Amino acid sequence: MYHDSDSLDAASWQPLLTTRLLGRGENACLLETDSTNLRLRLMAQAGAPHGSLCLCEQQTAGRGRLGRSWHSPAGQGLWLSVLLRPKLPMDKAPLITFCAALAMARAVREVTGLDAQIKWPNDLVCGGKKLCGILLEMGTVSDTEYFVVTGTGLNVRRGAYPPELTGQAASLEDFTPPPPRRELLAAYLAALEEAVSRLESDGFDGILPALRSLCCTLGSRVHVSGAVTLTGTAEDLDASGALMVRTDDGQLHRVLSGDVSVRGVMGYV
Ligand code: BT5
Repeated sequence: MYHDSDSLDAASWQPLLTTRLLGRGENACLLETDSTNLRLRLMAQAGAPHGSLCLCEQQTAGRGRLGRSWHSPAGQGLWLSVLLRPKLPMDKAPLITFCAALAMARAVREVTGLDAQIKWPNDLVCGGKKLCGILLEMGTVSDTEYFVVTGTGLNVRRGAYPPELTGQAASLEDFTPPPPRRELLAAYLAALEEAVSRLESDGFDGILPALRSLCCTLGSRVHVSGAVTLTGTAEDLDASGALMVRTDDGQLHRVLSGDVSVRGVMGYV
């Protein structure tokens, strides 16, 4: 279902851009595609510049992490990927997930006033449920040159997620009249550009205070499963973005994002 006043054509959002480079490269605004991350990877391999993007009304094979899928029905969300060619050593590139989380949290807060928070490491939540998921994928051009495809799936309308995910998923429309997606897009691109440039100039310390203030995982009781399994209190993030969890025996554990699932002991968050 499409909404006439909620177009994602480039002509509808380009006038709202306040960025220097993001959204000003090659833009693919599609009605339907398999996955915006996959499309943008192909564009990157063909030489698309930093800041190029791919978005669509509907994904037929939207991807989550670890081979999981992402529901992306027509007109219901902001299914978006942004191409970055960051000025960062390659081993720091995964930290861009936090820039995307911060930027999307800021965009949602600015445009809707909702209290969107970051669930470490790659979700945005509102009212204890998942509003947005982030999927970062890298590609190498040479030994030192690489690109990052930063994919975000933001649920805007109620139809974004299927009934069986009602217990853990949410959309903006569950809380507020849905705003035009072009406003969310413009606010996100501006915040992403700022966060990435802070990361480039000041390292993780440049985004850590903002991240700490918006990360609802910190201070919570969490259960970590996957490569490690433990239950404890999430105390802080370290300089590499790892979650520091203190178990009840007083030990502090460093949890890396790649291969774990973190759920609140009392629920999803
Ligand atoms: C994520 O994975 O949260 C990353 C999702 C990234 C999606 C964007 S859309 C644009 C770009 N192009 C792509 O192909 N992908 C990116 P993960 O943490 O693995 O969470 C996936 C899990 O979230 C699924 O197994 C479901 O349980 C749940 N899920 C699927 N669709 C959802 C939705 N629309 N809303 C909330 N939860 C959903």
